Amino acid sequence: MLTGALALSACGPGAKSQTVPADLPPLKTMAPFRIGTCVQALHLDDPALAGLVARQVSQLTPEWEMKMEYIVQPDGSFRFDAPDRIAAFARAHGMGLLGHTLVWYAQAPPAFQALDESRIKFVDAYRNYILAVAGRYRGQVVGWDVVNEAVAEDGNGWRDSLWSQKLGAFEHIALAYRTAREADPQAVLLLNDYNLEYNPRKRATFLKLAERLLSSGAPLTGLGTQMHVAADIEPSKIREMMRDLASLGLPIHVSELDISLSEAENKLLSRSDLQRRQAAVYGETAQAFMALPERQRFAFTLWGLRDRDSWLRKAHPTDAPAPFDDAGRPKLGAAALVEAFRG
Ligand code: 9MR
Repeated sequence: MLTGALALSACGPGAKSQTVPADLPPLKTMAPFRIGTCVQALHLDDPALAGLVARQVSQLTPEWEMKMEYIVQPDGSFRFDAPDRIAAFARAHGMGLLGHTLVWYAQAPPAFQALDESRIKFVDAYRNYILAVAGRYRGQVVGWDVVNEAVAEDGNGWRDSLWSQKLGAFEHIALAYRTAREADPQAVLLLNDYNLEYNPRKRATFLKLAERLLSSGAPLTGLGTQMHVAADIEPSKIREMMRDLASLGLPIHVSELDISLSEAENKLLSRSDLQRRQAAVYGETAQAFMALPERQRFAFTLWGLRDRDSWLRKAHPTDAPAPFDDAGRPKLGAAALVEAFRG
């Protein structure tokens, strides 16, 4: 008994099983809410990846092709070929589609910057964009990240952007929600941001913005927490964030989860320590989400299924932040997700 107990504690929390069961069930079959991943249209041309996506998840978020950077052309016209393909794939597989994202401080296409305001008022061009994009996918999306990353990096106030300069810091945000609702009466309209687990000040500002939108009558109906976290995050940070976000009573979307090994700050941890921590953090995040009241569990989205497709690889070529490895085989993180969703 004693040696057994010692051996277990030596493995550390969340490291109960060191191998992935060969018969691990698909993530989507275990969860009583939608499980998502981001995809790019080119991913759908890779049969191995498309197969993994179809087996594992029940919701898709376009990784970049439903953003202004793709849709808005230099002459101000719109293109929808890639997002339409992703929407069609979701439809063909009975999956939800999460619109991402209508307004983002980081994207201010040249056509908007050079707008000839003697021909069209800025506010009308802004509204036209939201009406066109949210209108096109009306009835297809389950929700929209209407405004992405509205809160300043340090949590003091809101982002400065072309949109805030032209339309007002609060006004452009409220207008985006009202216009998205005009275009799509059904979609859950989310406010989405990152570092909400690491930075309590940013979280407080995020929640204050949400409350102000609600009290102004803007149709905000969900909160997204991206969760780009590192493997050495303390689990209490995730639980505290989930508890605070839940306090408004709105549905919560874990919207972009990945768990970086390379971004861990604790340099005392070896790569295998970090891999074990990563699996534990996948499980802890799913547990914290499962602890929400059922009506507040909107969906649980991974920012990529396979390590090799992750955006983090650009900055960190050896990072392995996803729950499936380069070959699409489940890692311990996938097993931890299944175990947590099982309840
Ligand atoms: O992963 C996305 C990457 O492929 C894109 O080039 C980039 C810019 O569109 O956006 C990345 O996704 C971001 C998401 O849209 C918003 N939150 C942070 C994500 C990672 O940067």
